[in-house]
Amino acid sequence: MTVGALWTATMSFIKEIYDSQGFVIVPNLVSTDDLEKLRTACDTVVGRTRNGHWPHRRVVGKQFPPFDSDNPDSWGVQHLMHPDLGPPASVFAKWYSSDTLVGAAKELLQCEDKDMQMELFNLLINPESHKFALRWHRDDVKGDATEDEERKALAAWNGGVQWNSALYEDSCLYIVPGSHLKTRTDEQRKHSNTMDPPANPLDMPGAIRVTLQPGETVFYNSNILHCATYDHECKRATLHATIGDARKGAGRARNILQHGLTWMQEERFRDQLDERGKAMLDRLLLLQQTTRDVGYSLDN
Ligand SMILES: O=C(O)CCC(=O)C(=O)O
Ligand SMILES: [Fe+2]
Repeated sequence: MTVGALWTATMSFIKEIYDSQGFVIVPNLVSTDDLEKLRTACDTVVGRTRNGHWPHRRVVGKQFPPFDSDNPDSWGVQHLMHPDLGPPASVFAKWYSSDTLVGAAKELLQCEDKDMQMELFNLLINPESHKFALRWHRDDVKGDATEDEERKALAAWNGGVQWNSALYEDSCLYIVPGSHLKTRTDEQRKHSNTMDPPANPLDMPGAIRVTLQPGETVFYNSNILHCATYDHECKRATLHATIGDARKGAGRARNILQHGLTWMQEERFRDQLDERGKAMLDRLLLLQQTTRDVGYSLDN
């Protein structure tokens, strides 16, 4: 078998697992060379976030945006490709539009290059001095949704892929395999229809803990039931990003644009991207433009 044929076989295998289980772990999307460059870039932006010089962060105590609390301890750094981050932003942007990563996203979305839409690119980190946890949730379905609302939301969900790429060993994420296809059982609802973080995430029926080795990536349907626990004593630097299928139009707007991506309209951002990155950006700018024109509401 040639390398090309092996890649194609592996890729169709990941699609099958991703569709049926709602997640798939792929080992080889960060090269050894990139691993070092990305770790160095992360150290810089994490330092800047912790010393208060980067305002776009996810703060301990808050699960979703807006992250407007005064708590200085952070569990995430937002907008890794933002030109105000200087040289690290270019390292992140180069990897985001790399052949291997975009190749996997195209396979999972069954898309071509012309459909790839630039979206979110953030970093998940260990807080410096607090333990923190995210409660069980689906990213785009409310915890108190009725069974009928949940069924409709799961059926409607489509058009993007989300992933975590670990630069250090990472065991923070818990998921319920297959739950992207099913409404919750009564017992699962009890564990996810609450604002409280789980005492033990494995109390959730069907839950497993995901462990990634450095350089491994988990792609997951963001409507799979998931939660996460953060340990301030264990170093975490995990790239957390999404790519969309531009053919889905406004369907992705609420999930993506609530994170505040207007800075992507700046020419100096565009200038730091390669040709594929620029084309992906154009599709996001079009989404911003069309959702603004129709007055799309982001607060529901
Ligand atoms: O920390 C993680 O791996 C999960 C983050 C997450 O679920 C979220 O940001 O909605
Ligand atoms: Fe989530």
